[in-house]
Amino acid sequence: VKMAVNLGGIQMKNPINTAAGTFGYGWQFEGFYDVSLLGAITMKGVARVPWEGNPAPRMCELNGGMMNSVGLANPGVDDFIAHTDDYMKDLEDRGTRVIMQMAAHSVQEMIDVVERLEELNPHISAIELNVSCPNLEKGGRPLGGTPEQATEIMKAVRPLTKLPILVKMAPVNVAEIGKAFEAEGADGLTLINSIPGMSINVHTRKSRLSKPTGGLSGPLCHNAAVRMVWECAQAVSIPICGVGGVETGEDAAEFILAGATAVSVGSANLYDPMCAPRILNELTDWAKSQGVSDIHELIGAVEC
Ligand code: RRO
Repeated sequence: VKMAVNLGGIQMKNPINTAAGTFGYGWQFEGFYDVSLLGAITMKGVARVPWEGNPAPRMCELNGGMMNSVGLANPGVDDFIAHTDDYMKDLEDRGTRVIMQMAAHSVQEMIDVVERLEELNPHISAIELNVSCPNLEKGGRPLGGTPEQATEIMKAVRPLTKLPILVKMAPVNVAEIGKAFEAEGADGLTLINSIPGMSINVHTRKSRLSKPTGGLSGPLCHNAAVRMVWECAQAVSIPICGVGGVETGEDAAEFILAGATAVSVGSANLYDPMCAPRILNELTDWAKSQGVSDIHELIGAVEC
């Protein structure tokens, strides 16, 4: 089965990639398997300046998943590229596409970080704009949570780079907001980011995280994510990368059938660091079992 896909200008040898924030900067996983088996990796989000993130505890396990309030701990774009550009070039040379996620507290910060990225000109295939972190603002309101904000962000950032732009979307109103990003020139959409959540230890009456709230991820999100990918795929023509609770090839296959061109493995990297190549093998076996010669025959092929 031909597994190569094109995610908005990103030529991937197969649809499986890793979700930002769950795979470090890629090289941390080379000790577990050959990362170049994957179609792409997405780098943990990087901002214009370093941030420490929120105090610990900022991750906890829950029934069927987990929650985080990391708060975008990151070394800043300059330091990141100084230390990671050689690895990114190596991975690109090995045929695995590098998607660099950019994050910001405001539209102006997003402009600043993308401008700096263009100056530094690293070895990457695309950028992913994170407009959906649930942990940056009080109440978890994301930067790109309305169609108007989507339009404002893309109008500001699109002229700054010729690289393909993916947008990491919040689990909110994805059809309408996806259309707004598409109208202003986004090349693809990645959905969903974690779902705003809260978990309370009833014995201590405290939140399980140092911040009261966080973002839910893992299998408990999977079918909400499949539904949102399906709704968004009905509304837009640009490709979608599905993300949310993928642990098996069948989970990935659900996203493909719902209309995703690519699929990200997220939280599962944290509790099973060997899982991504297994998921790829299982997805390939499933595609074979469907009697197709090309994975494209299965994209959006759910029978409704
Ligand atoms: O760092 C985080 O707290 C974080 C980010 Br930026 C994000 O986009 N999604 C998430 O679950 N956590």
